[in-house]
Amino acid sequence: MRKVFLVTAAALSLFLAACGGGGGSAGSPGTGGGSSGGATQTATATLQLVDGAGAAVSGSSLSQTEVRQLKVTLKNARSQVVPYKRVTVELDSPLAVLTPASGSLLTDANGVALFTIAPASVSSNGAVTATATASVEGAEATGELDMQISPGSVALSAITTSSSTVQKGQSLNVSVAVTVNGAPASSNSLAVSFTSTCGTASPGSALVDGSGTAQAVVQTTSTGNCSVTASAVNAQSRTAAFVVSAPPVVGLQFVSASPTVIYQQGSLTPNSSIVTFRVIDAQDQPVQGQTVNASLIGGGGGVSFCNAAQTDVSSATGQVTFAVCSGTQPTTVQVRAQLAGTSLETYSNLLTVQTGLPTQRFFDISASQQNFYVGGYFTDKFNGKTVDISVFAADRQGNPVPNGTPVVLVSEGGQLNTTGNSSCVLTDGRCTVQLIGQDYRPLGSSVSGSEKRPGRVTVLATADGEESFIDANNNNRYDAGELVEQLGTPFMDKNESLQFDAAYTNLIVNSNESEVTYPIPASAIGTAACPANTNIGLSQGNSCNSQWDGFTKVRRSLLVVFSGGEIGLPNTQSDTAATCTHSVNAASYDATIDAQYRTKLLSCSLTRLQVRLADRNGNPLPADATLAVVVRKPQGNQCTATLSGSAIGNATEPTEHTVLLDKCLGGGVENVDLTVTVSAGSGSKSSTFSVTLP
Ligand SMILES: [Ca+2]
Ligand SMILES: [Ca+2]
Ligand SMILES: [Ca+2]
Ligand SMILES: [Ca+2]
Repeated sequence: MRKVFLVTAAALSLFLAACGGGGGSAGSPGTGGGSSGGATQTATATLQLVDGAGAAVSGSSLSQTEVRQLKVTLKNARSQVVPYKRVTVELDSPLAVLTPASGSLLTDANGVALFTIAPASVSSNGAVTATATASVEGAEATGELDMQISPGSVALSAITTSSSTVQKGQSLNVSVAVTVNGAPASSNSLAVSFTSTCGTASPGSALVDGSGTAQAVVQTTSTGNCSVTASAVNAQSRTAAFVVSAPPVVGLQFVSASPTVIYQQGSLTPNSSIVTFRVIDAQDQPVQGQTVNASLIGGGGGVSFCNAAQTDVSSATGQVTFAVCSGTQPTTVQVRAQLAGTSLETYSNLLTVQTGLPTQRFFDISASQQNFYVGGYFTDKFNGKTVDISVFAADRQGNPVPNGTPVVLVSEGGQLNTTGNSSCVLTDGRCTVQLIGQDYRPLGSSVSGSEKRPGRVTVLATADGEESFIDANNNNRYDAGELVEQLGTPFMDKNESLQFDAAYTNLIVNSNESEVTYPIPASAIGTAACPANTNIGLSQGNSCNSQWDGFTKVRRSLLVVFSGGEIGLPNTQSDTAATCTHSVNAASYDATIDAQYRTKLLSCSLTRLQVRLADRNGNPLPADATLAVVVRKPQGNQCTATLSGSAIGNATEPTEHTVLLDKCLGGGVENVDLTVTVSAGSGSKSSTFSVTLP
C-alpha cells in the first residue's frame, strides 16, 4: 500500500507540473530514499551518516570520540550519479561543526561528496538537521538528514609534575591525561585550566594535544607545601603536590650611597649619607630577614656611623641601610657589609667627606670692565650702563665648591643688581651679578695717604670659608703647627688706604663717610696683627688670631672706576713737551687731583708722540671708548699719524697711548687730534685732545 502511495504522489506532482505549464522545473524536493520506484523523474541529494571507513552508522548519532562523515550522493532525474557537481550542506544548529567549514564540496566521480561532521564540543547536547543542496540540470536537488548529539563524558587522570621538589624561582612542568567517553580526547577538542598555590601556571588554559594530554609550566614564586590543580568543564579536577624550598642566600650587593659626597661637620650640609646593600638569592631575588653587620674601612677625622647600631635586618626588598656621618675633617671612607655568621661580604663605593668650603687662596673676583661710563663729581655723568662682577670659589684642592653656596657682595657705589640680599649663588664654582652705574658716586677721601679721587668704587665679596694653610704633611687637613694665612674681620676699604677707617670725611665737600666691617664667627676673631704679606687690605687691623679657622669668611675686593665721558684737558701747557703745544683748559682739573693722574702730553717729536689720557676726576676713560687720531694740516702736507690701539681698554688708572708720525715737517702747522668717543644710550659723545707739532 505505502509503495503505491509514493508512486501515486510522484505521478501527481508530475501531472501538476505539466498542467501548470510553468517554467519546466521538476519542483518538488527529493527525499532520502526518493530514488526508489521506477517512475521517479526528479534529481536527488541523498544524505547518509558513515564512519571513518565509510560504513553506515545506524541511529544517525554523532560521536564525541570517533570520526563521522556526512555522505551526500547526487543523482539526476534519470537516477544517474552526477559527478563533479558542487554540493552545499548547511546545519541548522551550532551544536555540530562541519569540515570543510565552508560547507561546500564537489562530488567525486561517483557523485559522492564527503563532509566530516563532529559535535562542536564535548558538552554539545541535542539534535541537528543537515540540508544538502545542489543544482542539477537546471533544477534544485535537496536532501535532509537529522542527527542526534550526546554530550561526552570528560575525565582527567594521571596528573604528573616533572619534579616533586624545586627551589623558589625554579619552574616545573605539569601534565594531565584527558579522556572523552573513555577514549583519549582528540587534539584541541577541549581546554584544561591549571592553577598553583605557589606560583603561576602558563598557559593558564591549555588545549589538549595530539596525544590526549594537556600541559603547562608552573613558575614558583613562594615557598612551602604547594600544589597544582588541573580542571576541565564537567570533569572532576585533579591535584598534584610538590614542595618549594627557599633558595640559599648567595650574595650581598652594594646598591647606593646617597649622596656620595658629604661635608664635614660645621661646614655645609649634607653631613650624612645613606649606604644601602641588598641580600639576594641564587635567582637574584631579595631575601628578607637576614642580619647584616657593617663596619667602616678607612675614614678618620671623626667619620662614623650615625647610629650606634651597626647591624640591620633585610627588609622585604632584601635591603639593609646604614647611615654614615661626617666628622670634622675631610676624608674618604667605605662601608663593609657582612652577612652575619658567614664570610659573605661586600663593600660600598668610596664615600667622600669634603670641606665643601671656599678657601681664601681660591676665592677671586673680577669685572667684565673695570672702568665704565658713569662719571661723577668733576665729570659728566651717565646712568644705566652695567658691568658684570663675577666671583669664583674653589675648595683647598681647587675643586668647585657645591652649587648653591651663597656669596654676599656689597658695593661702595652704584647698584648691585641682585635678587635677594645683595648676593649671588655659586653654580659650577662661579656666580655673577651686575653693577649698574648710578648714584651713589663716591667722592675722594680726606684721610691722609688714602685715595683723593672721586668715582672709584670698591666692591667686596664674602662667603663662608676657611683660612688657607700650608699642608706640610699633605694629608689635606690642618694639623697643629702648619702655617696659616690669618684672616681677621673683613671690611670695605672705600678709600683704598688698605686700612679700616671707621669714620672720615669726603674731600672738598666734607660730608661724612665710614667704612664698614662684616661679622665673622667670634672664635675666629683675635687681637693679633694680621699678616703684612697676604690678603692686604682685607682684614681690619689687629683682628687676627693665631689658630687655623676652618669656618670664617673668605673675602676679596675689587675696584671699579666710574669713568667720565670726556677727556680732561691739561690746565696748562706741559713742560715735558715744551717744543709742542696742546689744547688746555685752566678750569679742567681741581687742585686735589694729583698731577700724575691728569691728561698729559708725555713726549712729542715729529715722528712720535705719547699722551696720558684721563677724565677730570683723574681716572681712566671708559674701557669701551674708542680712540682715533687725525692730522689737521695745510693742503699738500703729507704728515700722517697712526695709533697703537683703537680703544681705551680695561684700566683703573689713566691710560697711555703712542702716536706714530710720518712725513711730518713741523713749522707749527700740523695738528694731531686724539678723539675719544663714548657711547651713551642711543648716541655718543666725543672729546678731543689736540697737539700742535713744533
Ligand atoms: Ca696637614
Ligand atoms: Ca672709593
Ligand atoms: Ca680705608
Ligand atoms: Ca685664624
